[in-house]
Amino acid sequence: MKKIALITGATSGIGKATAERLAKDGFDIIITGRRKEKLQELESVLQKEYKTEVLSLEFDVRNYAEVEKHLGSLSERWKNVDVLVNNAGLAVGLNSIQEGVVDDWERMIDTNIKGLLYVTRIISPRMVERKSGHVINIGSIASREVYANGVVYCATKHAVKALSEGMRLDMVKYGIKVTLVCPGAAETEFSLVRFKGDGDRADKVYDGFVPLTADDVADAISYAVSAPDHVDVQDILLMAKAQASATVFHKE
Ligand code: NDP
Ligand code: 8X3
Repeated sequence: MKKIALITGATSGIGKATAERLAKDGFDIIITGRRKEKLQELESVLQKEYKTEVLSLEFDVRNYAEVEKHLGSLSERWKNVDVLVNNAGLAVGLNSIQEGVVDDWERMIDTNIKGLLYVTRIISPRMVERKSGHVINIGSIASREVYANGVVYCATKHAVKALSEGMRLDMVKYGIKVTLVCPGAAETEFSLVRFKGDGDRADKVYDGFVPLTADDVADAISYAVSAPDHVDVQDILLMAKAQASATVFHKE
């Protein structure tokens, strides 16, 4: 039987590209997200293009009861997840701390930190039991640097880095690998979500340089997943050639 990869937030961007890439690499795939039609579209692509067996699960990672309902009772066929990609996440707004929107903060903290924890809490015990598994957490350049007006998003991604290091400490004795993947600017729905549907503002983020694509990030994930059994690629930082730091871009 093929190995199983579970990818959260697979309805667009990095998660979708990763589902396709890991299907191509020979995994059967569990995809999750809130948008049912997008899950159905991807399910059909994975089945047709890669002959992959797919399980689509529609739920909100912020709701522990929903996470437990969908992931806590996976059937015999799907319960042995070999690779968990904790990708679901978002930034909402760009505001100074003194003008911060509390609801935006809650969405980021609940999704990027608590959602990742909820999913990991349900999936990791079976990895520990089997003494085998690989957890990939999607951090960001914002896991390493803090930029003005994005401090809460940066704090959530710093937390993802800390959680990745902690998971590794807790699970190394069970042979479980943990990889933190930190992309710089990648053109996905990320900025559209951050700017609450303002497409012009979102497009401007990627003006004047060639950003990463979701496929570039999926390639890095595939590299970590396909390393030999004795190798744990612990940490990957990948940026567009034109991006030197969180805030320094060479724009033409
Ligand atoms: P997208 O907006 O394209 O994708 C985000 C995915 O997360 C969607 O599939 C969305 O699905 C899912 N998601 C968001 N909130 C929830 C929720 N509450 N419950 C379940 N699923 C949710 O953005 P990206 O692909 O760019 O983002 C993926 C990850 O990469 C995020 O963690 C982001 O922080 C990180 N990242 C992105 C960078 C970039 O520049 N694009 C750079 C560095 C890191 P749905 O809406 O259907 O629920
Ligand atoms: C997303 C990229 O630069 O907005 O994590 O933090 S950035």
